[in-house]
Amino acid sequence: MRYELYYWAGIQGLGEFVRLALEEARADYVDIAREADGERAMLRLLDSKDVEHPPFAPPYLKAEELLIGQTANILFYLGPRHDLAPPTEAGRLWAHQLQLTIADLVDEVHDTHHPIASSLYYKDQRPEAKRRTADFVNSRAPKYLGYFEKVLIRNKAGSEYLIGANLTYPDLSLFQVVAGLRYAFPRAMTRLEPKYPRVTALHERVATRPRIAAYLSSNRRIPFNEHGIFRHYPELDVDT
Ligand SMILES: N[C@@H](CCC(=O)N[C@@H](CS)C(=O)NCC(=O)O)C(=O)O
Repeated sequence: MRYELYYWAGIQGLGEFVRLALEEARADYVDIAREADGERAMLRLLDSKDVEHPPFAPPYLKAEELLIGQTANILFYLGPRHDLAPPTEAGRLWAHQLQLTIADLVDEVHDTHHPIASSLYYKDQRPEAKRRTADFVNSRAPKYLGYFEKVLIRNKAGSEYLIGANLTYPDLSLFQVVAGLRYAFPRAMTRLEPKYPRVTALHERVATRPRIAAYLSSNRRIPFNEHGIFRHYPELDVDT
């Protein structure tokens, strides 16, 4: 089966969490918006009256007859099909729970540069972004990173992964979170990272997996930029 991934062409954004899973699975997929006229095709599908279960926003994944929206939901679908999820129901719920927590974290990262409204430009909410980011790097990021460190410590399998002995899709997403936080807040992360050695080790472990390493050095990996979720605005990267 050839999957069709629908997501904005110029950014990693939420689509990247899906791309990483598809790449690790070596799944056959087309990144539709990056094809000629692809973004228009993506919007056409979003607006089509013929879609019975319309997604609210990208990313969405077409898998034969299914059209699946919501990043965590897409991963919930892909995980068991590509050996990226635990085998038991309890394990799959745990993976989904971790993924939803990552979604919460990602929302808060978005709000560092858009604390008032997504419809406004960053430059129109700069003072609020500064306050929000200071709280994020001093309070929220440590709380989330500390949580994932604790999950890694409590994994009875004693592996470097979040769940059991093997890689599952939340590991790929946590890798992306660390990469994104390093890009957005390099000064703050230099201070924070030593406190979360297992999270940092997991990032390295994922980055060096052969399929992920090949993906990261390919032109399929869109560089971070100031249109996505993880944005580097030096004035926000406080180190207090
Ligand atoms: N909770 C959704 C959020 C989807 C979302 O916010 N997509 C953004 C791009 S990153 C979008 O295009 N939003 C349009 C809108 O919110 O109006 C998910 O995880 O997939």
